[in-house]
Amino acid sequence: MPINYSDHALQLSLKSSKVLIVEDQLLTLIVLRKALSDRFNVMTSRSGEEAIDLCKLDPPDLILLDINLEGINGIETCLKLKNTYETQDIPVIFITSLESEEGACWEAGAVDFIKKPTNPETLFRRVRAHLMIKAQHDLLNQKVFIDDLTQIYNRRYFDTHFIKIEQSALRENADCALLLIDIDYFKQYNDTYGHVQGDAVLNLVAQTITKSLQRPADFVSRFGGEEFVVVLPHTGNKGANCVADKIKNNVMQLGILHKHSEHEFVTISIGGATLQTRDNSKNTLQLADERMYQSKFQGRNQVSF
Ligand code: GH3
Ligand code: MG
Ligand code: MG
Ligand code: MG
Ligand code: MG
Repeated sequence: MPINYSDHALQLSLKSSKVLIVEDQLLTLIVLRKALSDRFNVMTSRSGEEAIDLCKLDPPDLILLDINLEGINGIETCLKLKNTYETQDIPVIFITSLESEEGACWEAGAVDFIKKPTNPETLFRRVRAHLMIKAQHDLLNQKVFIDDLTQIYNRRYFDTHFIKIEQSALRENADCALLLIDIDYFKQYNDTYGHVQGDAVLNLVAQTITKSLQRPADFVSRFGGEEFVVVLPHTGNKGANCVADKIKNNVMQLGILHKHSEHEFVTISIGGATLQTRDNSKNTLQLADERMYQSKFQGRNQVSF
């Protein structure tokens, strides 16, 4: 479906777009900010290191990046952003007087290159054009990656993004945990209370899992019918166990009656695995799946790691 540029939602999202300017020279920073701050939400940073931290904490929609900076330079900053899962999709425009570095900027993953000194109107229009592309991209992602029934991410999102998260974690030698969640006796639930009620329970469980996650990088996808998968970046066994227990307890505490369950209410079984503790023969998902069945086998309404 073609997306209309005059679409109200798109216009609104442009107005609230966040642009991060990374510039060490105060005077230049003031000029750049002046050109953009009436039209967008402008954030500023004086160094590459600070910009990276800021991007992880409060990701902007676009970055205007200087090359000559104290500490790591703009090109190194861009490479770091592009190699990190949470920040790799943020478009970067280089803004510099160093024309000789143009090739290096493209190679680092820039979407545009603007020479200093810059005409403020040109700067505004170039930034707006890239923000529009970003807004379209976000809107399209929303349609492709969201499950209709529960409004959480779908299987396609998990399949596409978990690979990237895994690669990023392996590169950084960081941990990452996976939880596979399956609703207990759900066929009997449908057979007893009807599919409409079953759908409502799926929805409620999806929202409960979502609310149980605390870090911005954590996410849940609907993996299949009554199964969900939770991804917890930078989380090891201990942390993942805590999250899994919290999710299991929160679902039980919804208090949804299920007369064919020995637990009396709707419950879930969870299997967990982490990148660092998996063995070579099985991947993280296969391990989590095995452990989920272990939870079923041991009586359901429990977590296995
Ligand atoms: P177990 O405790 O071993 O997981 O038993 P179970 O009955 O939950 O497992 P089974 O795999 O036999 O059945 C899963 C059921 O989930 C079958 C299907 O009716 C139900 N289901 C799958 N997708 C949907 C859905 O979108 N809506 C509803 N209402 N039910 C669904
Ligand atoms: Mg500079
Ligand atoms: Mg199942
Ligand atoms: Mg089930
Ligand atoms: Mg089953």
